[in-house]
Amino acid sequence: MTYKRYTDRLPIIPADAKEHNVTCHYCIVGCGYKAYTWPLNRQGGTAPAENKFGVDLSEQQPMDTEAWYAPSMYNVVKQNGRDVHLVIKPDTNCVVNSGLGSIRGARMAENRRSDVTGTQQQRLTDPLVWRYGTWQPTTWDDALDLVARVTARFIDKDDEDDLYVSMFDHGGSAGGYENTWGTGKLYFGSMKVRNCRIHNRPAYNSEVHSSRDMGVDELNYAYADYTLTDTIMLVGANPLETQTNLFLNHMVPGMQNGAKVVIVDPRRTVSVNACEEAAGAENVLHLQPKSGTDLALFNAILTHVADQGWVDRAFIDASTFRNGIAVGEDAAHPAALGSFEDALQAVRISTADAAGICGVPEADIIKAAEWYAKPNDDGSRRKAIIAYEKGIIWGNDNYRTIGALVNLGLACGNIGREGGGVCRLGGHQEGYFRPGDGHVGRPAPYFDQILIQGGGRVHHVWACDHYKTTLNASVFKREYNRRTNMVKEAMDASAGATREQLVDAIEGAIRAGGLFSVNVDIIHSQIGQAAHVILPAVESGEMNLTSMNGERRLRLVEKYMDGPGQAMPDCLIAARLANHLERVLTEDGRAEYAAQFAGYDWQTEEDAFMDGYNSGNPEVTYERLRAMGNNGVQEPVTGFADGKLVGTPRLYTDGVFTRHGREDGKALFCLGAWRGLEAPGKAQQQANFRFLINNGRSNLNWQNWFLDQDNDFVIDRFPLPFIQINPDDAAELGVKNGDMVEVHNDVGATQAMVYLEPTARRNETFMLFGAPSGAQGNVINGGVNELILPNYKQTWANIRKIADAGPTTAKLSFKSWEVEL
Ligand SMILES: Nc1nc2c(c(=O)[nH]1)N[C@H]1C(S)=C(S)[C@@H](COP(=O)(O)OP(=O)(O)OC[C@H]3O[C@@H](n4cnc5c(=O)[nH]c(N)nc54)[C@H](O)[C@@H]3O)O[C@H]1N2
Ligand SMILES: Nc1nc2c(c(=O)[nH]1)N[C@H]1C(S)=C(S)[C@@H](COP(=O)(O)OP(=O)(O)OC[C@H]3O[C@@H](n4cnc5c(=O)[nH]c(N)nc54)[C@H](O)[C@@H]3O)O[C@H]1N2
Ligand code: SF4
Ligand SMILES: [Mo]
Repeated sequence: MTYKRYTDRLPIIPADAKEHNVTCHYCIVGCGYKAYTWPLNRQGGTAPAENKFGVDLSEQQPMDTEAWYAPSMYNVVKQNGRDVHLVIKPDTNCVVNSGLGSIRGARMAENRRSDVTGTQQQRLTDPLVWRYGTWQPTTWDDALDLVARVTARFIDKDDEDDLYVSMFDHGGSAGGYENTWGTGKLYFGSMKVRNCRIHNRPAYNSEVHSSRDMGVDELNYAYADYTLTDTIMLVGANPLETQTNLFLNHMVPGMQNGAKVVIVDPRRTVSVNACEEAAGAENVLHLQPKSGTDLALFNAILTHVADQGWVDRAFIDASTFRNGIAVGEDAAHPAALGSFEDALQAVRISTADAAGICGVPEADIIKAAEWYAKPNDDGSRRKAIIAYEKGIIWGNDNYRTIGALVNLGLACGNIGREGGGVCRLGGHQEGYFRPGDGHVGRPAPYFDQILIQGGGRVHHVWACDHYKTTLNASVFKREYNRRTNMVKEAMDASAGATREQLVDAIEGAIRAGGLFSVNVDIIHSQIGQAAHVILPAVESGEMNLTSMNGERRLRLVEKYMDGPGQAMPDCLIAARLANHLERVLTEDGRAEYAAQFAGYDWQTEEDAFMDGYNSGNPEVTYERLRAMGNNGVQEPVTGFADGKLVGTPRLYTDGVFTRHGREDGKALFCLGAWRGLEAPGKAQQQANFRFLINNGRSNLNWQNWFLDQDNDFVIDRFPLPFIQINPDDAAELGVKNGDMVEVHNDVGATQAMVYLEPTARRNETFMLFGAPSGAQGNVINGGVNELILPNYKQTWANIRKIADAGPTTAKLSFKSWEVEL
């Protein structure tokens, strides 16, 4: 019997089951899976000819056999209107994961909507419109007509500033090249929407401006580099939990090959623990800077490396800019960019001074510099990778801090070389193909702030839930509820009215300060509670979807099941919305503007792919990607030969750096000196509140729990977000495991469940982000950097007890997460 599903046997996959290529759509790693489907009334047999594995299943299988699958990998779903068995199991032939699953990906099947087994019944099946004081199901034409009419009242040719748009910009879970093109063509092609933001930050901008400005794309290596390198430096990242199979299938083998590991994280994570087990504690150096002080640390490492003469002179001369300052510091550039010498002079800081700022022993800073850059005894250079993620991307002084890491990589010639790279580990997969966004400007508008101040009249939300995941969320929700309620009241007061009267009433409420909210999602989300129209999307697997992973590996996920009810791919929702806007504007006598919404006669997601991605990458088609299977091809694709797409395993192997668009092809260094906690209000919050509320992810939970919240396996483990806290702090607060506490400060409050963690430093907690039952974002202030990048990680608050552990939390395990192998 298995977890609450009372499964005591699973059907054998028959030899003739249909086989589909699947890339796990959750995290950036993009592990390969195979989906098998076959009719409900059949199953395979134990004889080799009767099952998909071609083995004799009547015999005991060896321990590492492929011929099995877990109950979480099984479900019954609809395919072309008929019930079929579905098994989604890891693909041993995929080079990304070599057959490994993870606690998220290996549950893909059980997280599909099934009308037979009852899983994920929360999925939206129909468009919903706010009517008669609640949401009523309706047709696409009815719902989109309302969206188009209300939107058309507030947009005009060359004036779309009243339309606010929140949209995913990734691949995998939502997104993909098809869907980013659908939304991109609508909002940046047909329209030039300026007030927009991405799903995970309050503006439409880059997470890594400085790396790109320096010429270096943030995904520049191949995963294979981890097995070829001498040193792996992980910064602000917890890859065992957040890029699980990249860690297990590439980093661990790298350590087994002898790579040393430097980890920079204020918190002792399970990744630190696992690296010690895999590499031996003597080969792991964990630097624990005070929150937000990384820049001083990296600048000190660079200073030390330069002073020791460990830089790669030949590389600096050949591949980097040599003539002083190339780009001055200004509103769009939080630091100047230029030559190595200029940068070194600007950032110079001694290891002793940095030790004082960061709270990291000076000897450890020197050791990190040695592990990264000190040439081997025979004079050969060390190969070293720097991999970073949200601990610094959502951290203090993003521009300069990431710039400091790229400085190190460039100074040591470790970009574009085997076993090198300065890379993002990544979040979701990527799948960005859109018309230019230059009209948005830099710095981009601070979307949330303008909306809170009353800006915007119509808000289209695609695949994100700011109620759980934005900063300053207490204030955001208060204002958003108030403004959308004004429109709901106007709609309630016009029950039974004609469409024209209804739209007039909505317009009136909007002009009085209200906001009309359209939500495109797969479930009824929290921000969706404020929406007036809700549009149901399908997910990866319910449509064909292309995306690339953290080493730019492009794959096609083949559709293996139907979407629920009337749900459609996001790209087709965008296309149908464009069709309706064209019609409404034409009826309105605005023919010239209406013409901008032509060109959306797509019937399938493949049409959207051809219209978008293929127009820029003519070699790439669905058929060719299908043939490339789960190993796909690494972007950029450079050709097609011998029946195969030809890709690029590693960027910049020619030493020419292009991401900044400079014709000289020379990389730039960043002149970013340490300047304290930079975002408004952070230093003050730190001074006024006792606890650091560090925050982020856990292995089990995927993002804002949109599927987890309806999955017993997850909810029974963490009914509330945990807050890890040092036992002595907990004793002082009078709280114990499972108790509910309130986390509160000058901007808001939220709740969490106490989880005692002996390795947590005094006054430094770690809270799970994005939970429906306690949004960490409620206590993050509105402070952002010059380019509107949020500092989710630097948050301080006080903690008070709300309640003793209740029946749902008292029964949980609060075991330590440390393991010994
Ligand atoms: N405190 C704090 N806040 C953070 C962060 C942090 O570290 N700390 N991290 C930030 C980061 S990196 C991220 S990525 C964000 C995540 O923030 P969000 O983007 O808000 O969270 P997700 O869970 O990715 O949201 C996915 C939403 O899209 C819906 N969805 C899923 N698939 C589809 C689809 O195919 N189509 C459509 N239309 N909808 C779909 C889901 O139901 C869900 O509502 O949070 C950010 N906020
Ligand atoms: N299991 C799981 N995996 C995921 C996701 C998920 O929701 N669940 N989400 C995916 C997404 S969208 C993303 S963006 C990635 C994020 O992947 P990660 O960045 O690895 O995840 P986080 O937990 O947000 O943050 C990483 C670490 O930053 C540390 N940190 C906090 N403050 C600082 C600081 O000042 N300096 C330094 N150096 N470190 C600091 C935290 O202690 C934490 O351990 O994960 C992806 N993978
Ligand atoms: S590591 Fe990421 S891509 Fe791989 S199975 Fe897990 S969630 Fe999916
Ligand atoms: Mo993310």
